[in-house]
Amino acid sequence: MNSFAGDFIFGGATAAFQVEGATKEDGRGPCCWDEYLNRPDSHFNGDKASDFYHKYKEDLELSREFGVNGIRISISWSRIIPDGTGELNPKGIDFYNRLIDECIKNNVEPFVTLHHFDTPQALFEKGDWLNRDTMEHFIRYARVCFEHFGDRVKKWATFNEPWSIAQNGYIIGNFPPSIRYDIPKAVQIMHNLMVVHAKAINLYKSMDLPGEIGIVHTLEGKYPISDKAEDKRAAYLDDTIANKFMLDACFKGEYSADTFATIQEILAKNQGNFTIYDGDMDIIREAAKKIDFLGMNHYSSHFLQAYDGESKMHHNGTGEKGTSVFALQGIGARVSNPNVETTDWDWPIFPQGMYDMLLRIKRDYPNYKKIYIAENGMGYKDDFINGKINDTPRIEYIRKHLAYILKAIEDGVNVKGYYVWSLMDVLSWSNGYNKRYGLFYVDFKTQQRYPKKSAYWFKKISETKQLINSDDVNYWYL
Ligand code: BGP
Repeated sequence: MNSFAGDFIFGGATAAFQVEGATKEDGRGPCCWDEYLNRPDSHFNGDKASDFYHKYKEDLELSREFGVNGIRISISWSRIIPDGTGELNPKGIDFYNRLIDECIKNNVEPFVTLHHFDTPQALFEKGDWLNRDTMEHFIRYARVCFEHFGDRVKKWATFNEPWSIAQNGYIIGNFPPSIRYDIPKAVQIMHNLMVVHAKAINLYKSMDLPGEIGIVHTLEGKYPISDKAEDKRAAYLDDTIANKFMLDACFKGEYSADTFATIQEILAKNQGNFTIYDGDMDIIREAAKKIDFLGMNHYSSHFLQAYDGESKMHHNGTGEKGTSVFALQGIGARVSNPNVETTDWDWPIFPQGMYDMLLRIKRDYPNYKKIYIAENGMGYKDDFINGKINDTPRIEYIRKHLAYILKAIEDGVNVKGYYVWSLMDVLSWSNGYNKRYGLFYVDFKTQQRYPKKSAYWFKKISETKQLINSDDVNYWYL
């Protein structure tokens, strides 16, 4: 199979904090990233980002011109409710009304995420998702969004990547609140997020609105580096905490017996536990019957080796290839696979992992209904030469992933769209501005946009639905 269905979405993805900038404009309150990235030791911040707050019309025109017919945006909670709990901010609501209308005007369908890592600072300081009150405040915010935008937005996601919130904030420490190796807190956060996600699904479904709702998970493949039983176990443990725990909650409506026992084993090795509160599982069970889709972010897979030492980690946030370290007590170590190339940020490039994950969803969660690839793309240090950016390695990366998506569709997986990360170059949370992903290059000094070779290639695919090669676009003559 070499072509996509006529209604397949070729979208571009963004997230409020990574693109909007204008962090102090029109009554927006601070979110946890404002404080975190404005500490004296931070080398970058989101104050300007890609200036989408002012340039969204231009970006949507570019989208239309380049065949991008869907856009993932997220709503900044602290633009709508500046302190997360109090008065609504009419100017924030007005901004998203204008943005959504502009998407629709350009035939770029909005796919809206309610929370993409940016909890309002006031709530973050009170414990973020470890504080169960945050959950109730989120549900109020979700209701406000459904009421104001639900007539026009037909695709909603509750959360983006709960695993990244837990792992990066509480295990690796490269997201706020920069806690390291606290697996019990990470598990508690994931459970709490599963409850509040489920509440939001149940709320949306009670409001009789004309769209669909799901969640976006990051789902990375976990493969043993060898055939040894202990390496296989390490891969299984990493898969259970990163993937299976929350997939079970979202689609089975429970933690299966094996998932629960495996999480308990990991927690015991890390001297901790987590609490399921009365009624939590009823809420989760109800939502699993109602969820409309799975949004799957997929960039990479990991190769696991058994490890029984203490946790140690180094986050490669600079693109200095070969500097990453990831070894987690009670789980295993992520090691390099000599047969698999990596990006400069040490992310293994393993497109087959996307295919395996899609087939696995179909097999293990047969009630999943449909999947959108909500993010996929390649972080790359683009060369800007006389207004041109030849990003052939990025095209190759995306092409290989799209080929595996076609194969998965052929094998019966219901994949309905692909949103490249990212639409334009954006702020990368823990890497700054030199890790670029966009179809459109952003000169962050002038905020001018330049279509990369990948943009022209993407346009051709979107228009013809055929998976063409990078050589089929003669960029220099365009
Ligand atoms: C996902 C996030 C995105 C984006 C992307 C690339 O986890 O949902 O917001 O940032 O990863 O990651 P990074 O910017 O760390 O390279």
